[in-house]
Amino acid sequence: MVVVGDEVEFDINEDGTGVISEVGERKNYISRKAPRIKGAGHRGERLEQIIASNVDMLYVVSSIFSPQLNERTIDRLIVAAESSHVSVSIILNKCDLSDEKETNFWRDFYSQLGYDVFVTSVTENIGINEVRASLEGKVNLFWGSSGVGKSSILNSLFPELDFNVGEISDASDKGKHTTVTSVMNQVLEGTYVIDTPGIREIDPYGIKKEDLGHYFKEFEDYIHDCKFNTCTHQHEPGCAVIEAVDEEEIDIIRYKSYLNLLETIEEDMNF
Ligand SMILES: Nc1nc2c(ncn2[C@@H]2O[C@H](COP(=O)(O)OP(=O)(O)OP(=O)(O)O)[C@@H](O)[C@H]2O)c(=O)[nH]1
Ligand SMILES: [Mg+2]
Ligand SMILES: [Zn+2]
Repeated sequence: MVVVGDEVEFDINEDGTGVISEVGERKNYISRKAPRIKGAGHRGERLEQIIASNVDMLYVVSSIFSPQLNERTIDRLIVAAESSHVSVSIILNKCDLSDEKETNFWRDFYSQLGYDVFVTSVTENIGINEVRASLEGKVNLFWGSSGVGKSSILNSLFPELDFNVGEISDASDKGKHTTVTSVMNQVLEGTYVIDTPGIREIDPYGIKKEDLGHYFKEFEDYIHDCKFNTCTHQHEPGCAVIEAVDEEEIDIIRYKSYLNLLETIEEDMNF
């Protein structure tokens, strides 16, 4: 299957339609497990869904408020990128709606892990220029839940894109899945942006239990000190990661994200 970001060779027919004859080799790609089909329950294999290929930077976009920031979603998106060897930055949008304390908490939380964090507000034009500067010369993928402001940020940066922007449901505080297909646009010479539909769920694809810890950056310093090299940092004796959590060297919030993801991987292996 051809995905956004692929380099292809194609022929144009006389009637103006085209036929792709070759898809270039992918430098990398970002994927997840295809969403569950409604009514199919929890059974059945979930295939890999590729979101985009040849990506230089994934921008994990989250609002801080409306919809409420969900660090587990952010961490899952980070894992999807880390496991594909794609660089990640984080955009915390709608800072006009949240209080400063909370904004600063999450900004510091992710920057201490070593990620670039952009705090933005589209409505108040905060942080937008910083995002713009960091996009230059790259293929940039914007990914996150519905309603966080992916399309709004891109419109604000490049008004010619003129993407549809949706509302937030009063009842659920969630977006309404306004963007329905992923599109890549060249916005400056050598600079591309890919807007994507908001996700409902994000289960990274093809990650083994014993590898998951490697995609939590800050675990890396400890993993090699675990007693067993197949350690999943759950309850194994001599686990250096658990020890680091106990000593507050690894943040418990991230460790809980890790356990939550590990559980998802285990559940999927059980059918
Ligand atoms: N207050 C405030 N509202 C914002 C901000 N950015 C976006 N919004 C609003 O949030 C709503 C959703 O924005 P979208 O850009 O459609 O969100 P999206 O992430 O593209 O959503 P999907 O396409 O559904 O995935 C719109 O009503 C925007 O006006 C912001 O910085 N502050
Ligand atoms: Mg959108
Ligand atoms: Zn361990």
